[in-house]
Amino acid sequence: MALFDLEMIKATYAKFPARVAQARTLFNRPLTLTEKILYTHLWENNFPAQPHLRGKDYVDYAPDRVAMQDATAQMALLQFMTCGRKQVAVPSTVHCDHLIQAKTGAKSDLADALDINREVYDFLASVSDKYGIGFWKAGAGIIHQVILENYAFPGGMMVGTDSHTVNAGGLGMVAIGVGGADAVDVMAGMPWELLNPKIIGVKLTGKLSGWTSAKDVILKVAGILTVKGGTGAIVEYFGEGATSMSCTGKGTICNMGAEIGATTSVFGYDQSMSRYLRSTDRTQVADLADQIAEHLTGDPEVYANPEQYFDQVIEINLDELEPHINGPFTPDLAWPLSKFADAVRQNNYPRQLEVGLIGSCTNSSYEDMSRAASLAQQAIDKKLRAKAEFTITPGSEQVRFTVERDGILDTFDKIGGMVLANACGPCIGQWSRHSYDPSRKNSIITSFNRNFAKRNDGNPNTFAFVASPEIVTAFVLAGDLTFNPITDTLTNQNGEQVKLDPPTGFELPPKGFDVQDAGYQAPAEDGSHIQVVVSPTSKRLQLLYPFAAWEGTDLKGLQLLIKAQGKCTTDHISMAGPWLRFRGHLDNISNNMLIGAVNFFNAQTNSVYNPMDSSFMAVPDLARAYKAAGKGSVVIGEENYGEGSSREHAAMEPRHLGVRAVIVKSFARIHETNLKKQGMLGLTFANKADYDLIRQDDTLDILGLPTFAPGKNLSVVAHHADGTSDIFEVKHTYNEQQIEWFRSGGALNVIRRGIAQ
Ligand code: MIC
Ligand code: SF4
Repeated sequence: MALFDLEMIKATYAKFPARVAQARTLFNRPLTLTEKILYTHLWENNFPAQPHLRGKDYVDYAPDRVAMQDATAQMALLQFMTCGRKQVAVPSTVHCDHLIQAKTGAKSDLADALDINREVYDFLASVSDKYGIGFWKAGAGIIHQVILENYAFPGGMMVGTDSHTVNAGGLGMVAIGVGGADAVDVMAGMPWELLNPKIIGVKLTGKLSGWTSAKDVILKVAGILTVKGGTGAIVEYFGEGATSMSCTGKGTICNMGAEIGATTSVFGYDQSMSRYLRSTDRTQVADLADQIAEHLTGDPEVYANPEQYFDQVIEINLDELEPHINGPFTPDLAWPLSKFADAVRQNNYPRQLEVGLIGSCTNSSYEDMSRAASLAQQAIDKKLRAKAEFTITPGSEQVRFTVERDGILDTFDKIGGMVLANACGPCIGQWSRHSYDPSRKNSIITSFNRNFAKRNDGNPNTFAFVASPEIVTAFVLAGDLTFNPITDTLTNQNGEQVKLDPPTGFELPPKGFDVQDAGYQAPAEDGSHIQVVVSPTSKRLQLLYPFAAWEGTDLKGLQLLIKAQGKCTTDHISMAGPWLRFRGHLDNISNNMLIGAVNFFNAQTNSVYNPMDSSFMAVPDLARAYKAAGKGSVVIGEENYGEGSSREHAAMEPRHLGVRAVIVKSFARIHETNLKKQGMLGLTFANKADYDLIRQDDTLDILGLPTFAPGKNLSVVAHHADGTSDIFEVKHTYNEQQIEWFRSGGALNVIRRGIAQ
């Protein structure tokens, strides 16, 4: 652990007890863990005037550190470079994980990636070197796993440019996924604001056993809360079921908490975290945490009477919890294992399993790998063969090296498993899936976290399900989604009926972790001489220009660009997979803008009406045509618009192509903030039914902007082609500061002004 980090942890722990005491006096009641961490990290001891107003006001914080992955770091750092600072203000790291394509196996895939992405890796390495940012090379591992192994610490606060930053909640940290512009605030040493969250308590009773694992807790919670249910809330887990579970299992639960829209999830400090810190070479951190252990968890009174202190309480008995399988197409469609076979038959999900994929940032701990390997070993012993393809993505080089040393990879190999690079790979569509016909409906199952249509392999006919690594491995052996490993038998190579025993594994490697080259590169002590070069002819990197400030008037005569229907996630707005290569080039990546969104008027994707010549065009083309004609445009959407990723490209692309406002029934948190940061208008229908008023050839006026103020609705006039019009109100959640971002044309313009002064 770098000195920068250790000093920071000491400084945070030094103020922790005093801040907790202050908050307790102010509230005059026991505190949740969430409150303790939040109040410790308030910007300059800035206690909010009305601390009880959860879910209402924005509060400024000073997070301890920043993490960025390569696909979002490019935009984050392109923005940071323009803000005028010499070094980052807090420990920050970049992780090269998203840009490696899974094709033929770890070695060759990594070699290809180093070649194909050289320009981007060189850029990230030199910016990191210059500004004092730690750099984790391609092959080192997936950001969230590397953070858990090296940097997360109980009671800390972190922001990361990836929605699954929340993974670090497994080590007791309030870790929040943000867009790059938010990361720039923190790296620039400015206050970072967050909507004061509600707090959902999840009480875990009983103990995990048999086939059930930590993943099933979050699969179950996703079924209860749905993809929207955690919006604006931090989820705090507690109870005997929490303390008896491994630290990495807690990480899995927090990781997939992104799928319920939660701001983040967190567990209190306990022995499992201490064990994990010590086994990952951070005895010093564990010792420091032990000294203030009572503050690093919720007060006992809170956990004894959770209904009094949480906004909502969910109780799950782990003794009764079944393994779950969620999907297809959405992570909250939760099926208990005992009901899944019927669900497959009744809904005509393709029953034959083609590929099972384990690993990823969600489920690649030593425990996960050893439990899945125990099933693979049973297959060998009981003469079973894998009936589906099987891939394994280790989360980090440290885990990979250790599981290789312990023979686990060898066991997977024996049942035909293919080990992929320590990277995102198929989880983010970086998967050159072979031998399949894209027009045929087919099923895959992963131990990842998201399963939106087309996400893994770009194919809308792929039905993707999500489960624990153990269940995925069992299904790979059966090749059939109607298999229930708890009750059913399989026919082995001798024609005998055999049953799988429940998986077993190790929380931590009995012989300790080991690694030869973890893949870390420390930054220069003084980076002022380092030049960061971006070629003006590059297809992959482009320096940013400041967006124009607001013109000071109402916005009139805006054109409807698209009225999106149904689910519109960031994967629909700015697809990943092949487009990841343009993440550092705003103009080029803008060619994917909203190409996955379904047009309400013709139920097609990437086909929208151009009233200028009555043709149908691709969405980015129409936006460019409006822009060329000097016209602004508007995007209309439905519920939880922008769900999923933290990628700010989903906000910057529309900004770049002249979209002025996004008006929807509701937003996902990170995306709404990203729109605000880029100086756009993110508005919601005051009356959701007004969505129905919007017609294909409308022009829209947004009124009330000269008196734009917090809590005050704006109004929209929709002018229809037949000469009639409708007027309706739209709500917003902008505070004074955010209105200033809008007026200035983006938050970065405000930061630049501040640093220049
Ligand atoms: C994802 O899981 O969707 C990603 C790819 O990790 C994203 C970040 C990105 O779009 O680069 C995320 O979750 O934020
Ligand atoms: Fe990578 Fe998938 Fe994790 Fe996102 S969810 S960080 S794409 S492994």
